[in-house]
Amino acid sequence: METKFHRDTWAEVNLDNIYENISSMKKRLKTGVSLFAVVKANAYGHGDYEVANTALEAGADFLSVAFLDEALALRKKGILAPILVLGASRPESAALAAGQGISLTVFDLDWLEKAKVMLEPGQVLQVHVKVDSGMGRIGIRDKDQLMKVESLLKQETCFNFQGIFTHFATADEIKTDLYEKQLAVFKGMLSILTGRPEYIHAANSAASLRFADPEWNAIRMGISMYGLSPSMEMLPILPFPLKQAISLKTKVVAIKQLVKGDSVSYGATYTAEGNEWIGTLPIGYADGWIRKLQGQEVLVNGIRVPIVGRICMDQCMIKLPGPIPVGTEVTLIGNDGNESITVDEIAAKMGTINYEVTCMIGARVPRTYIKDHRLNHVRNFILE
Ligand code: PMH
Repeated sequence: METKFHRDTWAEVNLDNIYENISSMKKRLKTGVSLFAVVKANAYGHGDYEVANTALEAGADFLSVAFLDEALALRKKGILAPILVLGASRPESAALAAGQGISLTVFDLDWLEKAKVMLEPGQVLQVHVKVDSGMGRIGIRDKDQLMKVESLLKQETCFNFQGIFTHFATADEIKTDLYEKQLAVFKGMLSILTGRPEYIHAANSAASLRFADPEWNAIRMGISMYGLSPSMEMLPILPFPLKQAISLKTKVVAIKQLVKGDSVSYGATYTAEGNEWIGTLPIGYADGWIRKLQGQEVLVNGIRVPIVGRICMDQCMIKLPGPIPVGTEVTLIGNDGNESITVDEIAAKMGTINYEVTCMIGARVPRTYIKDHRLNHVRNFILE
């Protein structure tokens, strides 16, 4: 392996799995339904550039990010595909976005008036109008406002009304009441349009995995692209197997034998009951391996061993059944022998959702990329 990092902690991202998850989703979609690959937040911690390329290779039509800076970062790395910024942008950024061929989300008439004067002569900004059908986050909530926005977009040649979309709050829950209500609100909004833009999109992973609607012609695929279920409730009803893409690995950097009464780490919350072997791992809460994970198990030579004592900023300790060589590989997330630790297991231990776990794996942790079943390259964000 080409050494591009100097601490033995890394996240391995299997791009073949991401490719397969997208291919499986594409097979489910009706002909003519486009796929937007959601690569915001550094592709949910997996690495924006690599995931974007893999998604495009697998047939994604559009990329989407949360903020303009994330879109610009992809352009800087040479990604030419269409990109939609899903979150709010400043009207002052309109010319920059138009110049870079980046589509922006719009939900306010004043915003459009301000953006109009920011655009340079001849520039055309691609806009997707956001409808708030019940998420309560961003978007137009009333028909009158939507009518005004549509008429301004039609009137002004500096804008192209490229898409309209909404976002579901509960598509991952078995109960479908709010989902249905939101869908009806969105359809009501669509019905007042005098024309239809190119893209009409509503479904996130959860909705795409469960429902299809003739009104929408694009989906936005996030969490399922990374091989993770949108919720635990959905695990038993997934229409195809999702392949988790991320693993988190480290190596033992120190090993010592404690005697009865010796303690481990800040606060001395762990005390050896007898002779015990303790290994030190170079990963800590500053890497997203937070203190809540005290007591969580990791895999060493295919067996589960616990993290003992408080997790420090950069290190944590594990209790071993016996001495092992310094340099032994340890799996924090992923497979080792017949054992496996899923992102969902870590999320449960942290008391959160899988989305948060992968997003929290910090920029200090390098990513290694598996492509065509082989190590393809390494990315070290802090040395970039
Ligand atoms: N579209 C929008 C507008 C989103 O905010 C998200 C995810 C997606 C699509 C993709 O959803 P999926 O990952 O469930 O497929 N956004 C967020 C969020 O804001 N917090 O958690 C997930």
